[in-house]
Amino acid sequence: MHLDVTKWNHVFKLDPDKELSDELLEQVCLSGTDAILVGGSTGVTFDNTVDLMARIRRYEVPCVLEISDQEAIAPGFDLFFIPMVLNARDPRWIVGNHQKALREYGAILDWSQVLTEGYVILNGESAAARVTQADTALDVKDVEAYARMADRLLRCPIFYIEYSGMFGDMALVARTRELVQSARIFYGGGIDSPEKARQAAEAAHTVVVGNALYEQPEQALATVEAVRAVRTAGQAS
Ligand code: 1GP
Repeated sequence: MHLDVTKWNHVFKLDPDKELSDELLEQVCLSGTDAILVGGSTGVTFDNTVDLMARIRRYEVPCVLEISDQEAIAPGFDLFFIPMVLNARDPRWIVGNHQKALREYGAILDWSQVLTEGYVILNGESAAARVTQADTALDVKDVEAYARMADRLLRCPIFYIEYSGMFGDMALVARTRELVQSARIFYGGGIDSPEKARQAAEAAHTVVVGNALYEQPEQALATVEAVRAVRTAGQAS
């Protein structure tokens, strides 16, 4: 089990609010992906989070909770990712909810398990954009500035470019990878085939595959190998 996110190239994101059969979950956990991220924008509860975690825990793959609701913070994960949505218009998603959660749990947190994600949401139609009231009308310079903010100003270990539900602008993603010094670029959104996974792996450090697992599982599972092929070719060249 590898808990060093700088080594992660591929991650599956599972939504506790969606059904996944035991058979498919087993394929996901044994797929060779680097980690399973548990998270969603709506309908995430303590109970469905714990249920999903317990099912993933039968396997060795690292299991991470991406916290989006204080009520759904559950112990037992390997790591906890805390998104700070840098382009949220609702400040609760930048620091407000975080402050409330720390009021409750700040004294008992194991900080070695906590990683901050500087998060930018670019698909205005996504649930995440609606919930956070994200300002998605951003140009390249805006996104570059957010990347620098996450990487240099806030020193987030992860800069997450979120297009949830649509395949994004890979040139833009690649541009952010060129300019960050320490942060790892996570890209998620609309990866529903090995070909899109390949393009995303060429642009970002870490590729996140979510919805496709529920809609086109065979294609989604094939993204693991597609990302691995890009990394292997990169090492050889
Ligand atoms: C969602 O970034 C992830 O938070 C993945 O997006 O569901 O579109 O694959 P998709």
